[in-house]
Amino acid sequence: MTKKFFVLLAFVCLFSLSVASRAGVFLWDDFNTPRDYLVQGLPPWWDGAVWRCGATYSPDNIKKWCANDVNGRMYIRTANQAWDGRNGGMGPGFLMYKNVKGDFAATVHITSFTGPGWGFGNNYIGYNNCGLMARKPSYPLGIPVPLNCRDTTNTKENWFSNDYFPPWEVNGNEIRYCENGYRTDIGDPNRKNQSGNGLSWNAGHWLKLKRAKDTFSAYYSFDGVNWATLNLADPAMYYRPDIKDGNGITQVGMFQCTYMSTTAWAEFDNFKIMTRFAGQAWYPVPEEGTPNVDPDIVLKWDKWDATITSHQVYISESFSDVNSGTAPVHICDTNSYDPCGPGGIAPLKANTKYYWRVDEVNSQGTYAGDVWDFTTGSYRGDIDKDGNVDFADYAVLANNWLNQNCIDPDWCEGADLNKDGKVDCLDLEIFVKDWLAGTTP
Ligand SMILES: [Ca+2]
Ligand SMILES: [Ca+2]
Ligand SMILES: [Ca+2]
Repeated sequence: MTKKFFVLLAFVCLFSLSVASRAGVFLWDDFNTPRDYLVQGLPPWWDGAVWRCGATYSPDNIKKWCANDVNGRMYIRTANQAWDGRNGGMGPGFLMYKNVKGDFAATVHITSFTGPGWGFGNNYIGYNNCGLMARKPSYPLGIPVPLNCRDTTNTKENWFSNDYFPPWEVNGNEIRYCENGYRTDIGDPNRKNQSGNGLSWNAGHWLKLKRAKDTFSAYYSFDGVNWATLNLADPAMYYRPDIKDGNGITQVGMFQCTYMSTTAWAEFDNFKIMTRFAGQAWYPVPEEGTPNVDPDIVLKWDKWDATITSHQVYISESFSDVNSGTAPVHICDTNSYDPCGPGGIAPLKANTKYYWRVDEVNSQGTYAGDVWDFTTGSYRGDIDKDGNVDFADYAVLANNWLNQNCIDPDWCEGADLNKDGKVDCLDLEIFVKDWLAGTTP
């Protein structure tokens, strides 16, 4: 099954089931199917796009702003566009969005910015900005796709964004937001809400934007796996119940803009939205579908809220056993589960696909979670990669004991398990943890 098909399937399923159905991966676009967005319009799994239309823009100009996917990535380029609600002559735009109801988490990978060669780009444009945005729809829904332009009479923008904005050294990864047309990060005379991490061109290329019960949060990552939180100077600004229309719909998607007259662009890949229903666990670690997971993994997730008192964890190699809840259940009072710890299914097998699910429990009831999956890799202690950890592996470790200068890809015959350049107690500790894993008891 191709990923694209999976996206369609997930989309169809979500809308063909009742409200009580499970949430999960709402949209996952890898942009690997070539498409001319100007000719073919948006694919049906996107709901629309926003940019400013106006008398000063000819069809040729519009081309400048539009999006085409190139080399399996989404390429978005604009000129004379801005999200500054008070600068109505230029915005708002550009946003390509999906209509989302309820809690969500969106992630994306910024794969190019302005162009290759200078930092993360050349043809340096200081005001190129891009990232993830959640926006209150400001015009009637149902305007035909592919691409909506809108008039400039309504400048009361309401949005919350996670920006990749490296050109200014105080920025990097940054939260921005707009309230009733007022972009607070530049509107405050003290700039107290300027909220970049200051990493500039070292900023993380992976972005995540999340809403839980009208509270937004933003994250950045250098590898798409480990995430750091972006913080606002004024935490009250995280709470934005206004960023949805009367039907509870929020536009969530990828934005890019520059207000310069010279075009600037960004490339995006693997845009993904997860959703959940009230009470559900989410944010599984490892993430849905992660390959090559250490069999020693401690599973984690985010709980719905503080009312959740316990968690029922199902884990099995059988999807149906997890889905039906017939797999053995493990009760956890914190939102993590060590499959190899007390009550666990120790140890997880190497190179095996596991399904798991967390049902959240509070005084109101039990909330069934989605079925997630991941696939384990080798045991870290399996130095000779024969599927188990035994004396043969120990012999390699002993043979390289206290060796220095272990380098990629050999890593001292693999004995440098933590790949820090030497074989020492840290490696022994990992090895001991896996001792006899994969062997027949
Ligand atoms: Ca791709
Ligand atoms: Ca082995
Ligand atoms: Ca080591």
